[in-house]
Amino acid sequence: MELEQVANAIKSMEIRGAGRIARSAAEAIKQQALSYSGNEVEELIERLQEGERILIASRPTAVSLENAVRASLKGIQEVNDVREMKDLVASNADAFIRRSSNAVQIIGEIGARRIRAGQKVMTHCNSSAALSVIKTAHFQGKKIEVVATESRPWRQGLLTVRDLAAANVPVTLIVDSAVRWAMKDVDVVVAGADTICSNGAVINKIGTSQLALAAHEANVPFVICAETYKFSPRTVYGELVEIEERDPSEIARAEELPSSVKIRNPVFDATPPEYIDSIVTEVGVISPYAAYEVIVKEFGLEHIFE
Ligand code: RUB
Repeated sequence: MELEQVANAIKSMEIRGAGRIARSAAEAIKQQALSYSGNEVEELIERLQEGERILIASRPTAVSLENAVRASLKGIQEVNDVREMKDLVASNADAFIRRSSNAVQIIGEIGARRIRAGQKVMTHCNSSAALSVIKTAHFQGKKIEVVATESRPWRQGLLTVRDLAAANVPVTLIVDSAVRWAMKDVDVVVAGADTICSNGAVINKIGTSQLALAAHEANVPFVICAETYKFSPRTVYGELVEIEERDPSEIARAEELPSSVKIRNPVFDATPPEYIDSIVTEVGVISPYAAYEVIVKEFGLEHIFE
C-alpha cells in the first residue's frame, strides 16, 4: 500500500487499534523512503516529513502512531546520502515493528501473572495487549472467564469475543451500559491504551473511564496493558491529548432523527490515574504515577524538549 492508502485505511478504521496503526505507519514510512527514486537528500527528507504529517493526521489521539513514525525517522538529519537514509529508515522501521510485536507478547506474560485461576476478567473494546494477557492466562490453564463490552458505535467488542471464542475462552458479551451491573461478579478489569500521559492518565476507547469508575466503586483492580511507545513525551511539556470526534453518522443516520438533534461522537476518553491500579508494560508493571519516568527513560529529555 502507498502511504496515502495506509493513512486512509487508518482514518476509515480498516486498520485500527493503537499497536496495529503504529506498525502500519512504520511500514508505510519505510516504503515511502524505499520507493523514492531521486538522488536529492533534501527532497527525500521533505517527502518523509510530508508522509509523517499525513500519517499523524490520520488518527490524532493515538501517540503510538506519532512515536512509530518518529522512531522510524530517527537520525535522518545526520545522514547525507540517499542510499544510507533509505537503509536507516528501513532498519529503524523494522526494529520498531519487531519490538512492538515482541512487547505485546511480553505484556501477555507479565500481565498473566496478575490473573489468578478461576477469575472473571472484564475487558473493553479490542486491545491486542489486553487480549495477550487474557489469552496467556487462559493458555496457562487458569480457567478464567471473560466479560467483554460491545463498544459502540464500532462494536469492536465483537472482534474481541470472536477472538476469545476461537481460543476457547468462555466469554460473555454485554452492552456498554451494563458495565456497572456486571461489575459485581468481576475480579479484575484489563484494558488497552492509545496514549498514556505524563501524569498517568490513560486515553483509551470511549467508555474506559466508566469501567474504571465502576471498578473503583466495586473495589475491583483496574489494569492497563500498554507498550512503552504509547507513552506521550508531548504531555511532559504540557500538551493536551486531542480526543478524536468522528462523524455523527456512526451513531445514527440523519433520517432517523429530527434535524435539530445534535450528535457528539467522541471516540476516546481519559481515565485519571487514581482509578488505575497498575500499567503492564514490556518493561514491567508500573504505577500510573511512574509514567513520567517511563517517558524520560524511553524518549530522553532532549527528544521531549527538541
Ligand atoms: C481501539 C482501542 C484499544 C487501543 C489499544 O480503538 O481503544 O483499546 O487502541 O489497542 P479503535 P492495542 O478501534 O478506535 O482503534 O492494545 O491493540 O494497541
